[in-house]
Amino acid sequence: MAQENLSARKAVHFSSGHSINLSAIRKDFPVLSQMINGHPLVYLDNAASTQKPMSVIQKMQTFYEHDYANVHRGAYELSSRATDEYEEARRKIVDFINAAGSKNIIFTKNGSEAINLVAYSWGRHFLNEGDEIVLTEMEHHSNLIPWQLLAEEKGLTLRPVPIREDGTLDMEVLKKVIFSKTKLVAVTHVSNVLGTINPVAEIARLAHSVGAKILVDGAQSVPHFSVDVQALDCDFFTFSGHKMLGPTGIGVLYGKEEILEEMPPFLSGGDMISEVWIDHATWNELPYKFEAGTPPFVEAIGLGAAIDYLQTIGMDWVWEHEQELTQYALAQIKTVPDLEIFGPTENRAGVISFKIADIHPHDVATFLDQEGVEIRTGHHCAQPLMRRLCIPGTARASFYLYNTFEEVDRLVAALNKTREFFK
Ligand code: C6P
Repeated sequence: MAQENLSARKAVHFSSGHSINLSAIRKDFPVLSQMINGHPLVYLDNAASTQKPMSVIQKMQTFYEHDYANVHRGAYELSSRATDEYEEARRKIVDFINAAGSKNIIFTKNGSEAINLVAYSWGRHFLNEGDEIVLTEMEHHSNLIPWQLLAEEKGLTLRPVPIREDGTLDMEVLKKVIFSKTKLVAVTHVSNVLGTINPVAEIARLAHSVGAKILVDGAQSVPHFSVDVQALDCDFFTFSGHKMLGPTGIGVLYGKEEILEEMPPFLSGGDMISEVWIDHATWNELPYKFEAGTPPFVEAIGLGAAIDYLQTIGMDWVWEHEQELTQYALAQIKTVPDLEIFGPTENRAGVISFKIADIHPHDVATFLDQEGVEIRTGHHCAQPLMRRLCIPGTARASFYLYNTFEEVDRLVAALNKTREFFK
């Protein structure tokens, strides 16, 4: 399909009965309408962090201007307003990922902290020498290092599942390494390098069949498509607000209530207690047992506004748009001479990692920046995966709901120019 047709179709595409116009969406993101190095900005580093719509920026500003006070503390108007807004944000997350209720949702400062919470609280308490953790070769360091540290401390074994040539997880190996000693399967929902979408519902069934728990790193999934944590039957699910139009400083841990109930606190201090004596204490109910000290409540409220925005657009539309962009981009990028794309060709998210001949990825990014095209390069916090691919790093373009087909064309034109320059 010609690119103009696709663009035109996007401009009148409808989701759940309401009209969505891509150029109207872009107007909601003030940062997008600027020039970089003399060219209109093309922002393609959404897997690292996304831009923020005015509704999120304004929500946080209005809250600071009119409603700001600490939460869960004062019996006065401002504090109860702040508390209501904070808890309302939690309820929005409950709805967004179809959790059973607010007790399942713990606010953290990012996805990494959410995984660390599980490692330090659940892992330290429930795992013993000889127990095994199954994870994958495509994990982000955030879903690897906490388990390495725990394995060292407790004498656990880590069982990495390899990827196949096409960048998908080797499910045959995964089935073999999950057995009675497996106590946890820690797996990313979507690879931040390859775009691979892992079959986490099936992996959850395999984990549960031997009595193991499953933690799903949803940093690259929940911003892009509808996630139902109960349908997936995951025990833990983690993600970051800043990758889904929300502010920095806010992340989420979802956990099944019965598991969270049994876990000891992670961080301690104010708000996470029920009663305190000088030599001991009892713990607050869920989710507050895991939210020590003043939480990032303004950021949580900002994330709530981001969820409102995503739900107004509709996650089905977001996913469909990104899928069309990705398929278009894969087809176009392939035409650049000597360019190699990593990851599967089908069933993949809007993350495209590539290399061009032997040009260093940093040089590609620097060249693209001169053209106003912003991409990320490096190991993407996935060094074991880079070792598996026998490369030091990749160049990576990643899309979100505000990206256009014209921007893909700009990327491809800049890549062709790069190839020419370094010939
Ligand atoms: N990936 C990228 O790919 P934090 O930094 O805690 O918000 O998110 C960590 C994280 C965890 N899991 C996956 C799959 C991720 O992709 C990330 C963040 C970024 O550009 C930074 S390396």
